[in-house]
Amino acid sequence: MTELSRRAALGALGAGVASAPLWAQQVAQLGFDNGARPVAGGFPEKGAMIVQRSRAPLLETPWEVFGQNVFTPNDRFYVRWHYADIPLSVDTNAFRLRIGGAVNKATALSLAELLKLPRVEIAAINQCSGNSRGFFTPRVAGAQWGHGAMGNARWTGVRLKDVLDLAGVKPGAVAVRLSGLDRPPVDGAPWFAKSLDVDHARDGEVMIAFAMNGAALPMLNGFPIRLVVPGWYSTYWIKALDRIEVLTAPDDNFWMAKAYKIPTAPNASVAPGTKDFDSTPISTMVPRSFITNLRDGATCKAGQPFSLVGLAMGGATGVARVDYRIGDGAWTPATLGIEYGRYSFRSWTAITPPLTPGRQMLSVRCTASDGRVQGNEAVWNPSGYQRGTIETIAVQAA
Ligand SMILES: Nc1nc2c(c(=O)[nH]1)N[C@H]1C(S)=C(S)[C@@H](COP(=O)(O)O)O[C@H]1N2
Ligand SMILES: [Mo]
Repeated sequence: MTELSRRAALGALGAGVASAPLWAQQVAQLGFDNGARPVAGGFPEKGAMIVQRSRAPLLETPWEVFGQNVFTPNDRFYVRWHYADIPLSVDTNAFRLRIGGAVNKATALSLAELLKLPRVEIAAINQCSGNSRGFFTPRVAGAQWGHGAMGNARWTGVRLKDVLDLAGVKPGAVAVRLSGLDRPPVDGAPWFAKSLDVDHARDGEVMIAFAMNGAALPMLNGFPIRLVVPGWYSTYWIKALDRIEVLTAPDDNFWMAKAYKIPTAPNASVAPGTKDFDSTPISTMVPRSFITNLRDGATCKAGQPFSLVGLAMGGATGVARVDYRIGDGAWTPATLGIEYGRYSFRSWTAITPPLTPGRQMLSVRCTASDGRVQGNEAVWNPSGYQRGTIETIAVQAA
């Protein structure tokens, strides 16, 4: 995008996009008990989405979208906000990104000033910590997401490091806290804010994005700018980012100290029902893989090979290999598609041997570049975070 068209795009969106959702026209089945949800269009800049909740919006990407492209289109990209008081328009001239706290010079950057910094682009998956929560057994409280609280995009923006350097981080800084334009419903409730260690914030990869997939961010995905933390769960990917605060002590705000914590035990797992356990803030993602051209319960032709298509992610280190298996047969390597970088989805394909008639279980398993491999043991924690279990679907060969 040229400078001019980008500005035009930012300006046009800044005109405001508040409109009410249309009511449901279809129903999606998410694959767990009580998993029927309405599918509706009419949310600003969004096509048909699975409506988990309309205020604050929790919109899930319909599964078929993942079968169409390695990159998730902006108008089908999932949406998650904690609070209902979200920005519905932004005056792009008046907007300022404020950088304060332990800095040499408290700074307020306009979008025009931000856009003068060197540009970076990265392909990265944005995945909610609670993606696939509906598959937890026993069930846990929280949004009952299917697998569609994730998406992959090419993010364009500037380095958080460069923005911090403009203000000058003081020695003794330990963390960088980020928050956006949304507000809690009642005074005194904690603003949604997340922090990164100062070294992470300055690693040159963490970025402030103003575009995804070559277009301005949709309002619901954080227009005009959002944080992108490659390889990390998207709770850290602050939307409508307008405030950066450099801290000289670890962040003790609710959203870091209490929320978004997982068991320190392997696989972020404890025995179902356990309430007391050592915990740590959620951070990097784990390998996952999915079949995208067949749904659980689908029918396919017996006696002939079948082609499988899907997506995989390494978490934070890329996809080394993908294997599939039928029933408890041997794991068989799939063919990997184009590599768009280690934080991106990687497509894969495989041709199965002829399927024998009857019910067949199909499983897919990703091995990440760091050697971490998906396992069969269930992941369970009371918040429903970090599912990475091998996904298995049943098909009927006839
Ligand atoms: N300002 C702000 N940023 C936020 C949130 C929020 O509530 N407010 N939610 C976070 C969480 S938990 C998720 S899963 C992602 C969702 O990003 P998306 O809506 O662009 O898909 O936004 C993150 N950034
Ligand atoms: Mo999330």
